[in-house]
Amino acid sequence: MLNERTLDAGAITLLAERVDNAARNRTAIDMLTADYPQMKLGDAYAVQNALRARMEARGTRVTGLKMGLTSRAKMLQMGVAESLHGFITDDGAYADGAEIPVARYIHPRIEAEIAVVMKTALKGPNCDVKKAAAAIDFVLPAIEIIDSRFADFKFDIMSVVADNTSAAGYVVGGRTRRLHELELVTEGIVLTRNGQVAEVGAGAAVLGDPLEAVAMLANQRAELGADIPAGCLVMTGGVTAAIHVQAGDVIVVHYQSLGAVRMRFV
Ligand code: OOG
Ligand code: MG
Repeated sequence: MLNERTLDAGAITLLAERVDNAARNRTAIDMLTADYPQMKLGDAYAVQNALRARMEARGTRVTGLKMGLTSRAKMLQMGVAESLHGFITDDGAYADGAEIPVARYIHPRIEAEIAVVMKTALKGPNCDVKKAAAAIDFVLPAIEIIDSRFADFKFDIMSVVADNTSAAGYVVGGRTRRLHELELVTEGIVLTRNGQVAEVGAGAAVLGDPLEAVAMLANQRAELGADIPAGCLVMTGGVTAAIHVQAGDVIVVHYQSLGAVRMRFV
């Protein structure tokens, strides 16, 4: 249950401040469950919401939504076997080919993802691939930058949800496609770092079909009383395991029919 809660408003505020400060000071903190072992998923999403309100209050704009831990590779890498969601913001949005300072982050990693933009709102519960497809305007390739605010990038599900699913930035690029112009399930993806192949995958890695992630997002949001609004950019989750990056790294992700997305860390 995404709306089960045990913490009072004071604790929610305090925890949102804790993850926010960790991100702003680039200082890793302990998992939130160390102090609040009774925390439930509803508390974690309440902290994420409070974090969002703090960011919006200082002028940051939410630019989209993201699913996380939607592939087996990611679940195995992080030791959390449940898909979850968060939001992405304008202060983490970079243009294709951008230079991205690693000093902004604690221990950044990147992930190759398939993103979609909604034509109409999608409202759960009971969303499925078919309903998701009907609500999507177009597909585009993306790279997400993640940066857990927790020490050693180690977390449990409550902590990572509260920490806005490690969201830290993103780049979209390549070319946009309508759904009927490609086969998302078999869309091949090759992730390279400094010209070397680091990870390979295909859309099917994401819950069997990246549109399942869109449907799941709508259903999870419905439990929290929200939808996916029209026009929303949705990241469907890392196709492969995330890779570490450091200054000097050039990342290029090649998509079978969506072109390529690039970034350079400095
Ligand atoms: C949590 C966020 C996961 C994805 O695409 O799977 C995520 C993490 O691994 O730090 O964004
Ligand atoms: Mg991701």
